[in-house]
Amino acid sequence: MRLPCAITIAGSDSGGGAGIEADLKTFAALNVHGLCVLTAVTAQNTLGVEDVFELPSDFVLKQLNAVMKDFDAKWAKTGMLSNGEIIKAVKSGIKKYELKVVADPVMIAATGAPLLKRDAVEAMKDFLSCVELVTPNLPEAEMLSGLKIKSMHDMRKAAKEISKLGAYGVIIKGGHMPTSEAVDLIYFDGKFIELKSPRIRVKGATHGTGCSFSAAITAELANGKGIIEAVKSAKEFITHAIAKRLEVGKGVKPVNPMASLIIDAEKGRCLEEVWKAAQMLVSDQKFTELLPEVGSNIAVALYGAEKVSGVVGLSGRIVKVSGKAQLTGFPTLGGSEHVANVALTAMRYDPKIRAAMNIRFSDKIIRACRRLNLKIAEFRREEEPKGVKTMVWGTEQAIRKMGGVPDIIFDRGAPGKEAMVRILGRSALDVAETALKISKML
Ligand code: PXL
Repeated sequence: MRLPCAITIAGSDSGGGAGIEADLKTFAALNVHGLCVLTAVTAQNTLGVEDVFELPSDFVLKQLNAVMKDFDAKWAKTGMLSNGEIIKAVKSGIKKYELKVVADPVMIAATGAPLLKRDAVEAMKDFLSCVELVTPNLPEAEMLSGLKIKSMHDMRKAAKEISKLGAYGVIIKGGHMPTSEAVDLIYFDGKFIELKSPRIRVKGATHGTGCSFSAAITAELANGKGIIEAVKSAKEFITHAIAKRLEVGKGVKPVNPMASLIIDAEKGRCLEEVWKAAQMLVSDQKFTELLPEVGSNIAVALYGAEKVSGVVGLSGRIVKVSGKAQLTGFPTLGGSEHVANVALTAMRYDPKIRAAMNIRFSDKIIRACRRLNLKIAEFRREEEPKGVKTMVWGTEQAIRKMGGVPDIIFDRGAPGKEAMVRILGRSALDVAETALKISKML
């Protein structure tokens, strides 16, 4: 398999969350082969940087020489460059090989440790004359521009000032700004573009965000995208990586560069699974006896889903037509609402249970479930308070009564509300199999 190559010139984080470790994960996730030129080794974990060992600048260059002798790489990113001597050596290497560079002007770790010597800020400014893009966060943008940044207006002024150092494009990351949205400002070709995304509410600091973001831009550029397109794609990538950040260590939480890949793979797998389960149901004549008046839907939540938009369900339903079960829709994200809410609620209590479907209620069906030794719980619509989502509330009631997630949750209906049975399980196929077992017991 042929892959584009890209280089990361950065430091190592022994905690595996930032630096070269984050860069390589990011490159791999975006289908780019990563080459690495190490500048410094940190003895680090999620609680802090315990020590830094800087590599001799001539050895930094030796790594770059070795890499360039063999691989066809046009794009590189820089991260922690640590001191002025390394910065100068890297600059000479970039010029020699005519590399196009995305510079993350790393200065301070999320845990507060300095990653660039104080007297190297001037060298960093000088370095920017040979880069295509520079991606400072707000404190870094303040250092590079010499301006205080308190507003979007200040951000624009700082971006213009930084561009005078020679970088073709400047992206100031607004993550540190106390606004409801995370706004990144791009200054490119003399124009400003604001990239907005909803702020992800997470407790405590996220680690490796800047590394992974600049690596994602570099990977997309190596993949042949234009600068704006690469930045937009990287922004989406990092949003997922923050939302699914890693619960490891006792301190800051590392980003998860695998998040986008996992989400895509999950999507494909869940769409196929719901399709297979629906086919299995409609092709079994016995299943017709389980169909409620409103029809059946079957849904499976993607790993880590929190909303109905993260649950695959049928866009239509399985309904009875001339005495036969017929599928009237196709699997899609957000395809079901009721059954999706059952699956999402169950998953909050037991992450293994991610799928649900609804079937008709009858005492005979409940008796069949009992004979199959399924764990059954009931909720009563008469007890439902105002202003709740019935499926969320009902599922929670049933889970509370059972002291865990049941296999079957049913209610006997209410005026205008058909009585219903819901089957819960690990996967759509698991749930469909249970449905067919129930139908065989009738
Ligand atoms: O996130 C900036 C960064 C870059 N490089 C290394 C780091 C960190 C943050 O901790 O450790 C090696």
